[in-house]
Amino acid sequence: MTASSKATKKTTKKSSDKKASASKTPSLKSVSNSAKKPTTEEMLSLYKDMLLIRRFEEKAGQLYGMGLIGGFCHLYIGQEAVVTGIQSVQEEQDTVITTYRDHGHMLACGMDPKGVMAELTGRTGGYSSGKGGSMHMFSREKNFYGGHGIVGASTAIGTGLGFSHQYKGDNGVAVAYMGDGSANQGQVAESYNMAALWKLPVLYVIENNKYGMGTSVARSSAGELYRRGEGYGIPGEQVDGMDVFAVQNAARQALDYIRSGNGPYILEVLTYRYRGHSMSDPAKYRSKEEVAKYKDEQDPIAQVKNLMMEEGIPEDNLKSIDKDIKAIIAEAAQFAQESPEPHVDELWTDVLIPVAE
Ligand SMILES: Cc1ncc(C[n+]2csc(CCOP(=O)(O)OP(=O)(O)O)c2C)c(N)n1
Ligand SMILES: [Mg+2]
Repeated sequence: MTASSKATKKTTKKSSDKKASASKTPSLKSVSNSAKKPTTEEMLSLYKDMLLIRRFEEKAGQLYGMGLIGGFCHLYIGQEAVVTGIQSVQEEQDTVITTYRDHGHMLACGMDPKGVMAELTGRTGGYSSGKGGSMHMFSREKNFYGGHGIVGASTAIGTGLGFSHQYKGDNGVAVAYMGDGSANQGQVAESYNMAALWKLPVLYVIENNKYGMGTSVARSSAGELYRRGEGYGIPGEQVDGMDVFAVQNAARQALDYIRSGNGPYILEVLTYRYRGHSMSDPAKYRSKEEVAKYKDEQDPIAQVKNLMMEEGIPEDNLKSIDKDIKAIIAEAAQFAQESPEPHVDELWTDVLIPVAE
């Protein structure tokens, strides 16, 4: 089934439909009612954005293999439709925060691939001047608030970003990403409670890629993650994260709901990471067949590519887009290798913020 035909049928499950929550959570119109056929421009734009992330991550994997990237490196390959679909329907003032699996989110926010790659190689041209690495990059200009290695932290800090939007009255929404493993953290429950109580504008996105390190969701999590907010009156929804149009539609409605002053919303996006947890994980806890099935049958980029070819866009045009994107990434990789390493005098700078006397 192609992405667009899936986008026009109901691809989501909602906790607000459930009897248990019917009295507390407002009902939302179903995604299928508002799904419209994407235009060629929309398809091309999403295709480019997803491909940029894919090619960036492939190159990061190569540089890691060559010993040019040190420390941890968590690739986003396979999950591209999640952040691409959501970011495509955000507004300028919205803020984003995520976990350590963060390169895709930075690129989706519009951060420069050169600065992200140079941070991975620990160079001064990186977003944290080469002192943060893969998990610690930020851009206030692009409203990207990290990059956090502590599981669950992005949810709590994301709740604070939501408070900031409410306090400033800028009509912005904080989009706070977490993994399926993070969803079991205590601070996530505390965040849900506070956000519901104060009606904070936060979109909680659970990227359920089926595993938290080597532990499957089935072995670690009771119940459905998108229903975890029911006790607080937070509506939740589950959406196919390999289908960028389904993600886009669900996010559009969720953001409308939040921006109208209704408080937080939980979007559980079902996705899959093709690589191991980090570069050092051979991923022996899952079968090759399982991985191949996702790659061959549900790849988010191939789905959009097939759809565009069905719509009559020549394959050569798509190949030339890929070539252009590979050139951008090659340039970023070169910059990341040529940019100097931080001087030893920088070891103690940027550690504490100077307090004004
Ligand atoms: C508070 C805390 N506990 C444990 C860890 C170790 N740890 C790092 S990643 C991870 C798994 C998280 O999995 P998930 O939330 O599903 O995200 P994914 O890696 O799948 O994107 C764990 C347990 C940590 N970083 N922080
Ligand atoms: Mg996970």
